[in-house]
Amino acid sequence: MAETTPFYITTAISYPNGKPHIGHAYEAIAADVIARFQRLQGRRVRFQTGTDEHGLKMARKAEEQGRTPSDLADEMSGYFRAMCDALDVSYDRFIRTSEPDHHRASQAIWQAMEASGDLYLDRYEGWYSVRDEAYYDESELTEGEGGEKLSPQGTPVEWTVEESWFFRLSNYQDQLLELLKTPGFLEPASRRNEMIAFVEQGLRDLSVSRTSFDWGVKVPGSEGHVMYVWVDALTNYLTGLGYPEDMGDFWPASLHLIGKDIVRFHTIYWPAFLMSAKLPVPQKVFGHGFLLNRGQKESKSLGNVTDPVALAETFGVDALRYFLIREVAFGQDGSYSPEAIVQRANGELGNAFGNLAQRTLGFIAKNLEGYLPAIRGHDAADTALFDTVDRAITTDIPHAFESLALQQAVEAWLQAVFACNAYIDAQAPWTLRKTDPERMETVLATLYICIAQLAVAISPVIPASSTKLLDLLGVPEDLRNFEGIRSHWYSPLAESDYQLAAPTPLFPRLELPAEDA
Ligand code: ME8
Repeated sequence: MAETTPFYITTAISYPNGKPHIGHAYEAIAADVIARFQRLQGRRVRFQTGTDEHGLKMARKAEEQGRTPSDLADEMSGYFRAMCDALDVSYDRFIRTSEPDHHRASQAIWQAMEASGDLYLDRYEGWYSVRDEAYYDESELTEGEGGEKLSPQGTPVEWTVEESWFFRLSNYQDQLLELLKTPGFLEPASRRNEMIAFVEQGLRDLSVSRTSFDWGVKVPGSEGHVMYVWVDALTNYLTGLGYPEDMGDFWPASLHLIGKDIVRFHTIYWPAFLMSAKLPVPQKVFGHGFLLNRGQKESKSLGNVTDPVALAETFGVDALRYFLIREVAFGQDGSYSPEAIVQRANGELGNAFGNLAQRTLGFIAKNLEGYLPAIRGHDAADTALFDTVDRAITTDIPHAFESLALQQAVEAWLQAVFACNAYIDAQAPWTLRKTDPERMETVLATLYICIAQLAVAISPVIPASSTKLLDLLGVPEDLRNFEGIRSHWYSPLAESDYQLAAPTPLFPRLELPAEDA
């Protein structure tokens, strides 16, 4: 039975204070791969991404540019949405925190926390990093080269004194510790100890409103206060489901996919807000690593900032998606370069998988007029290949995707592709054509079936190319999932008069652009 349980996945919502960078693309693609995998498993998926538009960082950037924050957000949010669309990111909702339903949801969670007695008015005196939109304790700061104080993320901090609402974070210490120790709540497990240590050293109440600027969600019934940007930002995950109205069965979220720099907000502050509002906490938070440009952080001063949409235009959307998932051990930092993208795309997508499909389908088109070959009995080599591919698509690949070992999922797929290539070379259908045409048909049919299964299994990563291939193969749409592709779709197709068109190359060979060569 296919699973029909709901699966709600979210990315972080990005600050639209500039255009998206490769890190944003990486997160959106990884989330999309997971969402598409879960749909293939037959689950009901809801996938949300968007932009985080309030706060001091947005207000200051707009001021620098002599425009309103709302004008800046309108322009830049459009680039984020366009990036998702360009990269085939299959979100159900692209949320903007400036939207009216989000203001309503944020005020509702505020009132729920207030009703629990967790909010009180006081004065904040301490350090704030505008770049991180985060408060830091003196003890967390480090010293920069010029003796200036820096946040643990290396960003500047400023001394801030203002009247503020506080949230009784300290009330949730024990519950949070228990949650952080729950296996599977925070992954990878390596990020857990840091969060546990942070809670164990004692939680101070959190300043949750600002009075020195007004670009944010208004605190209900408290003139002059806007919510601290993270309170409303985190609430986006509820807004998208209709909070404070009935959220259906998508809450609690199955997975918040975020970067490693914002794990504290998602595994300490957010669960505490939810506990206070008497809502269930998310099932899992995964903190992925950072993507570096040839090992270096991208920055305007180094002049190495890459536009992910331009990268996709140069190399192809699927080549970029494949590269990012294949190259980086999910959870760890990774590095990219044009050479590495070209090498993976040409070697693995082009030579290994593309050629396999091209050779098999081209051979059928040319020698059988495109009519699908019949299976005329199996020998040991055929059975061994079916076993290998079957294990990959029923066990290795889905288990790896399910446990968010995205890189291993692609490796398992590639191993099965290699097995097909070894099979075609050993069976040599081009020789069988003259010596044993019946055996040739079985060999081609075997490959045909395996290629279709492998096209389905890799479709979360390279959706457009997989669709193109599955269309060509004539695989019915309703069978393009892990369950369906194992069924007996081939015989009816082979017995029909389905005629294969001559294949066009799926993965055109990439060259390094002149400036990178
Ligand atoms: O943090 N590699 O927004 P953001 C990989 N608005 N991921 C990266 C990255 C890199 N080089 N740089 C950033 C925010 N990210 C908040 C989130 S959620 C309620 C609010 C990731 O635009 C980063 O870790 O700074 C985060 O998950 C996402 O990109 C958006 O970052």
